[in-house]
Order: sequence, then C-alpha cells, then structure tokens
Amino acid sequence: MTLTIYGDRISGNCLKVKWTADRLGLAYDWVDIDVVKGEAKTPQFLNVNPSGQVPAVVLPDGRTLSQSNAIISYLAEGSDLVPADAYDRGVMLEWMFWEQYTHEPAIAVRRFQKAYLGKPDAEIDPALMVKGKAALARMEAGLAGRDWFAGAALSLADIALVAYTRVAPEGGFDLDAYPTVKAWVARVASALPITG
Ligand SMILES: N[C@@H](CCC(=O)N[C@@H](CS)C(=O)NCC(=O)O)C(=O)O
Repeated sequence: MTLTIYGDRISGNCLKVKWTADRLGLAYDWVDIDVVKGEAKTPQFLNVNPSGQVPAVVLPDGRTLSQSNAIISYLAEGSDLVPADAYDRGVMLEWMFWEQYTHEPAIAVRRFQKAYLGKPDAEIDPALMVKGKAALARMEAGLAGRDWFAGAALSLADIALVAYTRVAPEGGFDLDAYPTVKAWVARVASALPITG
C-alpha cells in the first residue's frame, strides 16, 4: 500500500499536503473529494476522517491522519523542511499555529465565500477583510530582512502560509499592498514548485 491523500485542489489546506509530498518525493495516490458537492460528509469519507474535512491521509499501514499542518509535520519529519535548530523549529510552529488560528479563518474563508460560493462583497462579513489585511500586514513585518519565515531556508511554515496567501486576491485582497509578501510568494513558488 502507498500513502493516500484525500483532498480537493481548490483547498489550500489540501495543496499544502500535496506540495510537501511532492517536494519530499513521496509516492502517493490522490483521491479527489469535492467539498462543494459535500463529498467530505459521505459515510465512506467519514470513515477516513470522522471530522468530515479534507485533507486527510491514510498511511501505508492503514492508520489515518487529518489536519493539514499535522499531516505535513508527520510527512516532513527529519527532512530539510523542518529546521534542525530547536528555536527555529519553534518559530516554524509559531507561524503554523498562527496560520490556522488567524490567517486561514480570514483569508481562506473570504476567498471561499467570494470565489466559490459567489457571494457579493456586501453579503460577506466585513470583519473578514479587516482581519485578512491585518494578517497580511503581520506577514509583511515578519518577513522584514528575511527570505523565509523560520530559519534560513524554506520550511513547513512557508508551505503552510503560502497556500492561501498566493490566492488571497481571489478573496479580494490586494497583494500589491504587501510587496515583501508578494516577493516571498514568488520565492516559495520557485522553491517547491507549486502546482494545483
Ligand atoms: N484545520 C483544518 C481545516 C480543514 C478544512 O477546513 N477543510 C475544508 C476544506 S479547506 C473542508 O473539508 N470543508 C468541507 C466541509 O467542511 O464539509 C486543516 O488544516 O486541515
């Protein structure tokens, strides 16, 4: 058996897992789960992830794992995507937890509502734009004087953060206002490479 990744390519959380596996040269089967059609809530999929969300993986020995940042941490353990230095590793995790609690709930959610549910701006909670802009400003400051978020090289923090930052314009966010972030997106894209 090989690793199986269940995911939807419109989801940055799922693409994080794909890019990490690709970057590490891991063999895997990809199973498409269309979240808009409700396929994450079918009885078959709930056997894989009872929380009814993608991404989720089934390991070659049959064990399952979900939560994008947990999955990429598992896959990348011991690789050059995880800084060897304990403090740098802590910084990587700091950004990954921040991504899930502060960045994704604003930027990914606004993008989904605008680009995939087709909601007009007037029907989208205005707080999402305010919080998303604050997150991008936090990233702009965090990248000052550095190429990567943690340590001296590409890490899981960059992969986690680039997933929804690169498509933030689909959610109505103007990345031209964050030139350091924009240059970093291009840097990460050329280091991975990023594919859908
Ligand atoms: N914190 C989770 C978030 C997972 C998540 O929100 N998945 C969405 C797609 S991005 C999903 O499966 N939605 C389908 C649904 O809730 O029915 C992670 O990082 O994996």
